Amino acid sequence: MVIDLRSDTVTKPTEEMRKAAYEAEVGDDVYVEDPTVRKLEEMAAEMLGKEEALFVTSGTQGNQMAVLTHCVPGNEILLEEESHIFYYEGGAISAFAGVQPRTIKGTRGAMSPTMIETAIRGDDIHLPETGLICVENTHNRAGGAIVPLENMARIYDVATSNNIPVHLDGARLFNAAVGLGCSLKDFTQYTTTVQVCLSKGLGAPVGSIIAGDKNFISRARKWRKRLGGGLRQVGIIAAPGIVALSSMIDRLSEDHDKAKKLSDGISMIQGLTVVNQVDTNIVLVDVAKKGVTSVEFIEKLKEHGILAVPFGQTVVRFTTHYDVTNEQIESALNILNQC
Ligand code: TLP
Repeated sequence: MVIDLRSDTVTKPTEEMRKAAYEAEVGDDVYVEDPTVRKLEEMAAEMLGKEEALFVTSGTQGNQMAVLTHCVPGNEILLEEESHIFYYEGGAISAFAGVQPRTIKGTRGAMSPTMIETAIRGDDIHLPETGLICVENTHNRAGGAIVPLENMARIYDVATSNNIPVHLDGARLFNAAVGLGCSLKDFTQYTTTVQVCLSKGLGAPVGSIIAGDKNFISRARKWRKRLGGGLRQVGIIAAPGIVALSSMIDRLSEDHDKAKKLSDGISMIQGLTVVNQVDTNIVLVDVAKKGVTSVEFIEKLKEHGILAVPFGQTVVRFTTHYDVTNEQIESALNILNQC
């Protein structure tokens, strides 16, 4: 039996999701005629406190559409040094939107509002225009850290007083909301647009949502079509997304408990050091004291049936999710103890 802790993306759709997909009422979504997609989008817009929402194929597509819609080529965008948009999206912001990234080093994923203010470009013929500020919550490479609401509020303040939009990569925003015991709107009130993933902790097989005002969504819809993301009877895959939003959010606290249990156990193992404060479902472990690299350690774990991913030269990421049980966490700890 493999214990798959590589990502919360590996979950399989639940029975209820499969049934919803089978029974979904569908239509041609390029004509905005798929009732299941419309239902999902309306539900998401309401939950995120935005005028409209759009169903997109992936988190990466949603983030890229936001950059494409907010910016023009030659703009500069401000984003955290290890943000997913900068680090893991294949240089797409430069390849597609033609924007120049300017990275800001954060603390547990949170960028300093003062550093952002200083980085915003003035009105000078030599300079690029600052077109967008991107924030990420929870912050993946900061180990699922919850970026504080107060930090988001201050960044939004700086942004609005400079007329710059704020896009939130909320691939794991549900984890942040459950972790703080607050609503999604508590975060999204400090954003112009937001992207949330249905296919991570919530367990849907496919899809993300982007949300913003009517004007943004109608322009983003055009970008989605340009990118080949206008889909037809897509209610089939939107239906599991409705199940995800209706019944899979509150249970994320179980994933957080499993991550806590894993990190507490790992802290007791000699040679392994948990390097993040575990706010949500991600545990980062430094294996340097074992005298191996992260890749070597992961290879060894794989031989014992545990899957994880490298997160640097000597850091390994473990992610808990719906399809990993408490018993599996205990077995993983026993195996880690022997590796
Ligand atoms: N993250 C994946 C990998 O791409 C690293 C993972 O396993 O964590 N924003 C954030 C913060 C993400 O963590 C991810 C996926 C995305 C965007 C992209 O979502 P998808 O995979 O749907 O394109």
